Amino acid sequence: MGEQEVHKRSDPATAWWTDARFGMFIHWGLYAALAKGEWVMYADKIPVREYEKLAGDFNPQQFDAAAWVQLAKDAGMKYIVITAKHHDGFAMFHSKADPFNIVDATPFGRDPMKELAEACREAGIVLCFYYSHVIDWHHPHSLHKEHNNTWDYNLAEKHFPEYWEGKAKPQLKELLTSYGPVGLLWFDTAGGLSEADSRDIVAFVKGLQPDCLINSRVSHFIGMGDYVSKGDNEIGMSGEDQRPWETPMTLNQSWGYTTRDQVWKTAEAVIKKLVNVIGKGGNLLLNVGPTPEGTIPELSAERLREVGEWIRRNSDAIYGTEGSPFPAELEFGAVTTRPGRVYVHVHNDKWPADGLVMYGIRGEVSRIYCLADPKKKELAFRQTVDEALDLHVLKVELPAEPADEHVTVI
Ligand code: JFZ
Repeated sequence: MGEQEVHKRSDPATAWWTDARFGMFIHWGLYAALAKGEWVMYADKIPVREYEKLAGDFNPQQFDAAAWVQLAKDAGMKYIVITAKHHDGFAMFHSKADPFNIVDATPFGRDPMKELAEACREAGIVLCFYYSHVIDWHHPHSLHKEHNNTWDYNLAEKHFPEYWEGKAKPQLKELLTSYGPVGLLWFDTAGGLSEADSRDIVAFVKGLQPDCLINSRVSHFIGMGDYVSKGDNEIGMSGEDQRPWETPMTLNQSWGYTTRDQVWKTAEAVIKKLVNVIGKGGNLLLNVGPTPEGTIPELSAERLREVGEWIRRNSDAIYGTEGSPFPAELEFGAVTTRPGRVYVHVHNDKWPADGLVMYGIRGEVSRIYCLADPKKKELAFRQTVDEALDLHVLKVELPAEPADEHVTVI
């Protein structure tokens, strides 16, 4: 690309993650048993003693770590972020710091995090943990700015350090010392956490695993964490923050398993979202909410496999790429790059049959073809330059029909 050459983000600490582009988010916990999402304990003000009874019946016999990891691979995802503990306070791993965990409190008696860690290691997928570090509706001393268990506990009697030193940090230590290298810790909803405690947790994590990345939701103080987690489905604009960023997204409209929400995004919608996000330099973290039996709902799995098939045809345009260097957004799709290559992701429903026009490519283009075309048949093109106006125009003749499904990469 000559003068237009784009330089790789230089931070080696985050390189594995920015290269990966696409990850699987998994919201799985006791709440799956009630099939009303992961906030059910709070929404229905379920007393701790009642909620604990769910553990007595929780027995996800169909859980198969290798199958979940295989699905992530089939989907083209390079890492998994799973809820080791969500806001309900239930540890989905064997915790010596708190008996309210899947090994000690359920008939299941297995540690799914351990099984996932092994399956990920074998498959070359990076395992990462979500940990709700501030909200914990089970613990009497967890204290959040607004979302507390006030039906069991009296706010005035809370001593946050008892939770922080007694549960949160010991459990994080367990996660960082018993499951091999952890790619990143996904913290969430830090409302009310002091700056000192925020810094404390970052130092604590880095002290145990210096290479473990931390997302921005570790703190409400601006600039903390190695990368920025945007709001749900929100797409960040490159340049607004120096740090890399991700868009967390649901496939339906819920994180945890629910039978009430049946509004599913199509594979086509996911592919368009993915190219839009990576074209702006971000990562997509796409969620599934497994059932209480331990399976990933088939409506999710079939969409993920279809996305993965598209990714396999277009992997060169995805992994290890940079976002678009062009200042203007393209109305027909997105752009990713790597040194010497420009990938134009054209939405098929906006296919410019009378030709693709790109402005601002200064270097001499040697050849153009559709990535999905196995013969890599070259497309005719013309480059013109108006030196006075500094106007560089590339016009490409496209085939009448798109070469791929949903989005065609040129
Ligand atoms: C949080 C959790 O409360 C929720 O249960 C889920 O785990 C989700 C991934 O994260 O919810 C949020 C937090 C922040 C935003 C949106 C949902 N946000 O900043 O837009």
